Amino acid sequence: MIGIRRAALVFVVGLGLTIGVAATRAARGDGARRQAGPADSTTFMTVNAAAKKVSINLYAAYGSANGGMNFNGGSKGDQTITVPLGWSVHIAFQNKDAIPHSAILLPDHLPLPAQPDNPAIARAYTKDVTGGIPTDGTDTMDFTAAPAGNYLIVCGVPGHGPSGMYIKFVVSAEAKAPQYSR
Ligand SMILES: [Cu+2]
Repeated sequence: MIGIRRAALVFVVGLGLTIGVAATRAARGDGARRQAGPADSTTFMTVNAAAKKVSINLYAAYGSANGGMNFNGGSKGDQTITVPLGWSVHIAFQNKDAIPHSAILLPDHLPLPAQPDNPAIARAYTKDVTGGIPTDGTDTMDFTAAPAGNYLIVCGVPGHGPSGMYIKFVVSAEAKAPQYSR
């Protein structure tokens, strides 16, 4: 008798949690956004906590979101990468599009310049920022996440940033671990 009641209780609590999580996801719109992205965010980030190092795969035109003008499927700031202050950041960029793209870290200020020049953090840009890296081309950037602040990873090819080809990048003095939210 007790066993049955306990099983019933577990079922009811479990059902409640499931409904609660589903309702929260629906409210946040996660369901639609997850379906839109071909892979989960963990695909794009590897963390080495002991070394305080984060490695990020940054794909230009990952799927067709925003007409291909996206990084890892994110555009117009709808993805956010957060890195603790002082951590080492390694970004491996690859262009999956038929047209050239690049990446450069800029302050989180809109409107974006049509053609960016200097990165907000030293070395936080790919080669050929303006001309772009061709189809399947790759480059890496390595920099230290400092100073704390709000930034954007923007495509530096003229017009692409203002067209929405940017995601958010936060250097946080409070964060204990990197996070990739989308
Ligand atoms: Cu671009």
